[in-house]
Amino acid sequence: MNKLLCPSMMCVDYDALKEKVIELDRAGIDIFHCDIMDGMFVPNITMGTLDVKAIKKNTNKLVDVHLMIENPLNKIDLFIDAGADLIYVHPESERYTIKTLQYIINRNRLAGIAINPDTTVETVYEMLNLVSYILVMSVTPGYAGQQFLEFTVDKIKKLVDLKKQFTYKIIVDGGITPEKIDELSAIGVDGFILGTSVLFNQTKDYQEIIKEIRGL
Ligand code: S6P
Ligand code: MG
Repeated sequence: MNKLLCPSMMCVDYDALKEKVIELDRAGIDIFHCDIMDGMFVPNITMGTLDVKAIKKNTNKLVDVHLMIENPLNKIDLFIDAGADLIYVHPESERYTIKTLQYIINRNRLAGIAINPDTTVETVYEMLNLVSYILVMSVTPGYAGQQFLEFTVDKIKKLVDLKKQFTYKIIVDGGITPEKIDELSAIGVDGFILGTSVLFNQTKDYQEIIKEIRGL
């Protein structure tokens, strides 16, 4: 199965953003992953609409936004206007997540949910037939460079099992190493967010790394 490889753009060298987007595109990645943080839902503040716009301008590949912000519904238009193709919202970030998912779908974009290590499959069950993607957080959101939380594998397995009934793809986000890609691909995970543990700050170039990951 072809894995969906999604570079975490907050880990890129921002001095050379345009060149890096082109390089990643040529290396054969699938979806540019943009972590949007508001300093409220998570303590950190990272990318925003201007970053999404700059990335989208230099690629024809899909661009996602992982919204780690409070009450995302009234910010969806901003990110669609900036060029987001796939929008992940956290069910923990607002009261009526289904309304937001429906809004994204009505605006002809791909809807996704991102679920925290603390959130169970049961909590999001009613959303599963609406979403095209599920982003399973294998770290507490907020920062790159964290350790993969092993207990999240049980939830990943449950969601893989439920794929028989639904049509979503599963992407895992946080602390992804080559070993984890190997292990989780084998159990049916569709894709991975590539951050500091596999793609960025490495001695090899993107092309070589992506080729190696495809071979796992
Ligand atoms: C974390 C965020 C992630 C990170 C990614 C970085 O809140 O949602 O997308 O950017 O986890 O990768 P790594 O390999 O450094 O954890
Ligand atoms: Mg993310």
